[in-house]
Amino acid sequence: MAQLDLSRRSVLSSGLAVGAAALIGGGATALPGGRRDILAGVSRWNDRVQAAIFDPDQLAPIYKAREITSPIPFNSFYPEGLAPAVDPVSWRLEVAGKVGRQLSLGLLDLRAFDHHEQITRLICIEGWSAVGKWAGPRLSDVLDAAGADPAARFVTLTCADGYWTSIDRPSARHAQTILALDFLDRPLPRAFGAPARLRIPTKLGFKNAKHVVRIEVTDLRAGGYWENQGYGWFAGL
Ligand SMILES: Nc1nc2c(c(=O)[nH]1)N[C@H]1C(S)=C(S)[C@@H](COP(=O)(O)O)O[C@H]1N2
Ligand SMILES: [Mo]
Repeated sequence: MAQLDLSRRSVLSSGLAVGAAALIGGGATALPGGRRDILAGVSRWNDRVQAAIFDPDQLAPIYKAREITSPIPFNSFYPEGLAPAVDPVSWRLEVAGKVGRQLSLGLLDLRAFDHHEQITRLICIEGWSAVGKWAGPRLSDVLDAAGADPAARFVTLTCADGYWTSIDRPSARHAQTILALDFLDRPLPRAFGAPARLRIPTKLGFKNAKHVVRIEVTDLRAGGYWENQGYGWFAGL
């Protein structure tokens, strides 16, 4: 057990080191083209190494109810007051791309899937983290319902506020990767991703897309809002 803790910690710190390297890459727009290319190459290499060492059976740490952070910090690329107010009744989640059948799911459809609860830590690359409780269907169950191509390499998530991110298939199908509908046993608050957000505790905060409106199964790596500004794409912990 102690050994598992230790290895998780070293994986975590290596993930943060990769994050720091990615940050330097992000600042590299001011550098001459050659340096920028080298740093982008290092970041791509980091992504490949992280993907290669990702263990789909390794679970992110689970916390106790008394460890929940209150209040949990808000983070989006705009201040909290500007978070979209998505109408939960007319909202649909499209599941498209390399799927056997395209789906357009409402909240009740999503609530009909098996519900999975987790008390996990969300870690923002900006230097804060918080423990929260999220619940909802597994992304893998939703992908299966759409008959997602099992060989397709990526899943792209698009949000109501124009944000987007993309993840690799093994991470998308990880047991703790859920489409959270609830936060602290209540429907997600508006600014924290209502009506549905990705909760993926094996990755940094910016992969945890809020207000998701579209899920695309694809072989094309779509990058993301922060990823395209230099944050490491794989972003594993
Ligand atoms: N739609 C959307 N999702 C988003 C973001 C965003 O700006 N828009 N920010 C990301 C970042 S950087 C973090 S750290 C987490 C923060 O989630 P929280 O506000 O629930 O703490 O949401 C992520 N998901
Ligand atoms: Mo973040």
